[in-house]
Amino acid sequence: MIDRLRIALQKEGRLADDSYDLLKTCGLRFSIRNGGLLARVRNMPIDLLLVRDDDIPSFVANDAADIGIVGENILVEEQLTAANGLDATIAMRLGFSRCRLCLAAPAVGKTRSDRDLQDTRIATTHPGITEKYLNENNIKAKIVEIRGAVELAPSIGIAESICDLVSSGATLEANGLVTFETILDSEAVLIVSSRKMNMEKQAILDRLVNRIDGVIKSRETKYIMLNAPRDRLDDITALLPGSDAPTIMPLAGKEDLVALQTVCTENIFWETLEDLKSLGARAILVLPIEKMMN
Ligand code: PRT
Ligand code: ZN
Repeated sequence: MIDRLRIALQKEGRLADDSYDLLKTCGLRFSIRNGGLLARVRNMPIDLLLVRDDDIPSFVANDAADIGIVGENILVEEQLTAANGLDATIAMRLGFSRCRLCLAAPAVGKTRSDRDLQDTRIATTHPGITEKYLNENNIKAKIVEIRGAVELAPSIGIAESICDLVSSGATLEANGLVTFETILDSEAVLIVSSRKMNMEKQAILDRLVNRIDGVIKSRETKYIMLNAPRDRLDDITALLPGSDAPTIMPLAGKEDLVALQTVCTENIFWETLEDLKSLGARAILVLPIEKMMN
């Protein structure tokens, strides 16, 4: 029997959909049924273990799964709080579920910076990371660990400030809180343990990692086509990130113009298009790249 690679994923929540999408874009075919703990990938020897995000690092560390996809914040928190250490590390950054773990306090209040935290209470879902930050900055404060709705802690009087995840900032604003320090920048990460896999499993993992790498790179990579005045070519290519060898072709009947095509390794923003236009570039097309393999 072929050994199947087991991947721990968040069952439902902010990581779940993007994790499923990433694997589907990598060519894995599976369906998620309500209530199921295990989903079988139909076209590769891979099983998906669908669990709460907090369990993913320890499942990977304890061999319940070979690899996992989890927020870096959860991985770091588990690394800091696991009683006997945690055999799980980042193999790859995945670029979604980006957020920041921030210290925040009421906009109208005494807490303005981390110096004001001395001898106060901080409510958080991430006690390990918060404690490490306080120790490193020689701040003595009481950590109040809560499971959710951290943003309500100051208004119900259980803490003077909070340490919570922020993405858009809307939750803090709606609760009259402002951030004064970012403790950790986080995104979804692929995690592995140091256990050695057998050759079959390792080969499946290597294939998957190559495909994920291709998906992430192609997301950031664009194919650019434009017409440019011949005498502004150097300035125009200088604006295109990562395009060292563009293809330049003559345009029929236009001596002073050329067609340029190139792959850009970074996202192209509207500002770049406006700058290209002001250098004389015309008919600018930015095309997505579906798959890549180098
Ligand atoms: O049920 P399970 O335990 O699996 O899920 P969960 O409820 O513990 O986690 P979930 O699904 O809410 O979040 C999973 C992961 O998503 C987190 O561990 C982070 O890595 C990542 N992530 C990204 C976020 C956010 N953005 C985020 N904004 N996790 C939580 N939030 C919360 C935050 O705690 C606050 O309540 O959203 C609110 C703030 O959002 P904004 O947009 O108003 O700033
Ligand atoms: Zn959770």
